[in-house]
Amino acid sequence: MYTSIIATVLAAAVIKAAPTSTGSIFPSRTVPLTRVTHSVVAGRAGQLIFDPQNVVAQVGDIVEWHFLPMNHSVAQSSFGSPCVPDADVSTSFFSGFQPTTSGQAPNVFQFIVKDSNPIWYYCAQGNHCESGMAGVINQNFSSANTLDAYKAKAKTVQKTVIPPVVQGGAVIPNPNPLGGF
Ligand SMILES: *[C@@H]1O[C@H](CO)[C@@H](O)[C@H](O)[C@H]1NC(C)=O
Ligand SMILES: *[C@@H]1O[C@H](CO)[C@@H](O)[C@H](O)[C@H]1NC(C)=O
Ligand SMILES: [Cu+2]
Repeated sequence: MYTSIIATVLAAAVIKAAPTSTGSIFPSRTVPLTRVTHSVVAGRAGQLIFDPQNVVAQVGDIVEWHFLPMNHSVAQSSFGSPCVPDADVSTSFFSGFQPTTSGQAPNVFQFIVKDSNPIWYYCAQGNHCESGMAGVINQNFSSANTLDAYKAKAKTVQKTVIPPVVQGGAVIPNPNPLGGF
């Protein structure tokens, strides 16, 4: 009895594993990549903005932030609390600060979109978030939770909070340092 249950589980595992040899054994924590990358530029033309600040992405797409002068970052927040790390700090992303005095910073930050829920984020430098340096992935365009509403609330924030750890994505060498951003 016991043996046959184990045999059944093993058989199922083998059948499932065979066609997805490069897949993960943690399907709930990973998604198949679409190979689509959305580039976002932080601080274009010396302004405290993300460009584009509104990205529509599929699950499995990558969002890749490129950092211009002087010293920006991306940090995930909830819609309701702009400029503050998401309450679920363990699952929210932070790129760390990516300073550069000219051109692009040597590293970019890559984040894999894992579901279709809106993802709100801000720059954790100084008062950049209060000044409007915020963006969203997959805003719900039928909802009152707009980026403009996020930014309006951000203006009232007393102090932007820097997340404690770099996580939730990959800091990697800039694959396109002369991209003309
Ligand atoms: C970038 O900003 C962070 C946070 O304000 C600061 O700790 C760091 O020293 C800055 N780096 C440079 C090179 O200015
Ligand atoms: C978008 O927002 C509307 C209005 O709040 C809501 O009814 C709808 O369920 C939302 N759509 C998604 C995909 O969350
Ligand atoms: Cu900034």
